[in-house]
Amino acid sequence: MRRILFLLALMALAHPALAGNVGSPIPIGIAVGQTTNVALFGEEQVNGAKVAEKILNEKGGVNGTPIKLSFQDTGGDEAGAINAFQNLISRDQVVAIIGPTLSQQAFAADPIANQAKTPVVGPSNTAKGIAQIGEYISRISAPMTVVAPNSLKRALKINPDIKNVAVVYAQDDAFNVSETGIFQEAIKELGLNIALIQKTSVKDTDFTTQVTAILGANVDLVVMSCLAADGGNMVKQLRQLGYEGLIVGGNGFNSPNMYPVCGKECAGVIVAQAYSPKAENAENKAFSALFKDMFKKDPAQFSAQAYTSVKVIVDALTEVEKATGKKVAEMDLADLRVALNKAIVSSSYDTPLGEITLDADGEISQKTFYVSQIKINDDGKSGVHELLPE
Ligand code: 1QQ
Repeated sequence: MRRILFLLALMALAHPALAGNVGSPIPIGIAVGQTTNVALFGEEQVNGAKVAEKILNEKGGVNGTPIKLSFQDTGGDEAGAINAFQNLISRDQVVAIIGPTLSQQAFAADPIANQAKTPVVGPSNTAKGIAQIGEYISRISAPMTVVAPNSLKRALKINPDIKNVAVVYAQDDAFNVSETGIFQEAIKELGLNIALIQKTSVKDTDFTTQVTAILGANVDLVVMSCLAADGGNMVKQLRQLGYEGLIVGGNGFNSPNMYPVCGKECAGVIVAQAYSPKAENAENKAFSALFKDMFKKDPAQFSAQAYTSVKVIVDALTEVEKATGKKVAEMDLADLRVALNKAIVSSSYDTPLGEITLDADGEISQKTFYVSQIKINDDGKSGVHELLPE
């Protein structure tokens, strides 16, 4: 008897994800950065996901079966993301994972979910190549290839005399390295001159060296690929040391949690966005109204994308029930994960981002993008990414 128990325990360890049926409520994993500087983004993602859980369960979940979100903090690095993914896959036995926050983390953690045949929906991974990591990896975050150039065009509209550009990027982050490549190509295509390129680290807090170099180069525009904390501090130092030209920030500048980092110095930064709280679709109206109710502020892009990720999984689970005639809760977890992944890809979804489509690779195509400019209130801490007219 003892021997049998021991063998059973060993088997459970070897196949922890194959422990039977999905059950009710249906568990969905959320692996985002709730601590470290990455929490500036992660906090918004948690909020957006919570709104999704509430709205979608009030609508009946998956044909009457509720969903339950299982949150795992990834922290800000690759090891944290891997650990969170493993816990969700094996211990919490989730049907799919939403996360991680950074592309840098996704390149490390996604292959583990792919190996375990557990679908991943990337809520904010915008580097090139994310959806191509594997069959089980999709994303609802539009790649910067289609988003970033919009902000440069808008900057040129504000100042048509721009000629010389300084490019800044955090060299130790996969998304920022990917994004700066896209920015640099677009800058050249617009006929502008890259006067200098400055490298930073997402861990930097002092940017005197880079700012001094930029001030010496007499540029009309600074284009920055950084995350929120490092980017916010660098903008602050650029302004305090006397830079007066336009600044374009990449996707790392898409968080209102950046306002307290750079205060009034953030005012005027131009940012391309994949979401606007003012979007006129029915999904967004319901989402933004409940978000405002729950958190006393408008939702920002990372919240809307987290909501969208949950919506995609719930829609796909509903589709699985339709296609198989079975209840998800009663299906074998491993079988369900495979069926769910098939349902996630090659489908269209109504979301707060508008209608989006995931192709066979799990890559998103999205129709509407926006460009905003940061406005900071007199308190120096609050503000808004204010939509710029076309
Ligand atoms: C990425 C990003 C970051 C800005 C997400 C917070 O776009 O890592 O891909």
